[in-house]
Amino acid sequence: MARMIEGQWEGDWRPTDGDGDGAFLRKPSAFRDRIPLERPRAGRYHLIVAWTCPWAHRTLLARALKGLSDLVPVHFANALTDRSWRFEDRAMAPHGEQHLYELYLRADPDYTGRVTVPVLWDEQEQRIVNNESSEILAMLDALPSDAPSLRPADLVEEIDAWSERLYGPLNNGVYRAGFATTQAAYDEAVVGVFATLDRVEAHLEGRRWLVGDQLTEADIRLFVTTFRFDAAYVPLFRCNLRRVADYPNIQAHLERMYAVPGVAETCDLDAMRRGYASIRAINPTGIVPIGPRPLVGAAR
Ligand SMILES: N[C@@H](CCC(=O)N[C@@H](CS)C(=O)NCC(=O)O)C(=O)O
Repeated sequence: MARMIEGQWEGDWRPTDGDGDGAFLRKPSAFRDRIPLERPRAGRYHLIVAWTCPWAHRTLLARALKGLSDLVPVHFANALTDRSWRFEDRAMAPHGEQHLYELYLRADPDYTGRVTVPVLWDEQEQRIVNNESSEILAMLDALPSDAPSLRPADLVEEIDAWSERLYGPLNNGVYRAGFATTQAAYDEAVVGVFATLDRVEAHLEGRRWLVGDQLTEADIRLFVTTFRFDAAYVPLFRCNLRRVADYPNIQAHLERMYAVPGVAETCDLDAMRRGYASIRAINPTGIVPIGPRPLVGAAR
């Protein structure tokens, strides 16, 4: 539960709406509009994200790598509560909101669905343009910028093929393992997680990037999961057959990504670790595990 039905809250926060038979089902995002391709006025579009969230991290990385930080202000929500993401510091919210749902209601007073990050907010029209990270990433990438494209035309097909390979079993697979409420659902998910990591490890042999010889959206999609893996998914989502640190090529890719200018600023390892540990459905005491210590971002 914990979704809005026609603008009203229903239930307390749980990972799913209870219709997955022990398996975690991710719902389609609700707002799916586009922005024009020309350069917008600075401050027209805002991003709302959370350090914990890998889907939000995709959009934060696109904003950083495309040099859009001055154009697109960002707001960080801190904690996931029974009433959606909370802004610890109201000044951080677009209009001093305490919770993200208030922004959803400003966009649609009858909103029905889950209240998620990331959000691309249009300050001029006071509306949510889009809350689907893959579409926000592609929109930010398409804006005029001196930085190289994250989806170069000649690589798009291969990028999309890797996105597909990574999404179900790995990016979302860790959630299906972590939020499973039956052994069978967990077993199925966790096998897919490690089969995919094995496949990526083999593919990265002798390569710097997943597709072609440049950083693309495919690397972003891999990184947002590998960055969280050892610190959060191993201890809290029980994805503990191996660590990313046990995969030399994936670990090298993780470090290569982290060293790209602008990337480290999109990562707050401790905030992320605390965020996952605060999910009571998987960690009732809220205790933050000490390890494993990942090899990047540990100082942040
Ligand atoms: N399809 C969405 C998924 C976003 C999503 O599930 N975000 C999570 C945080 S990692 C969230 O806000 N969950 C709150 C909830 O489900 O109530 C996307 O990729 O943008």
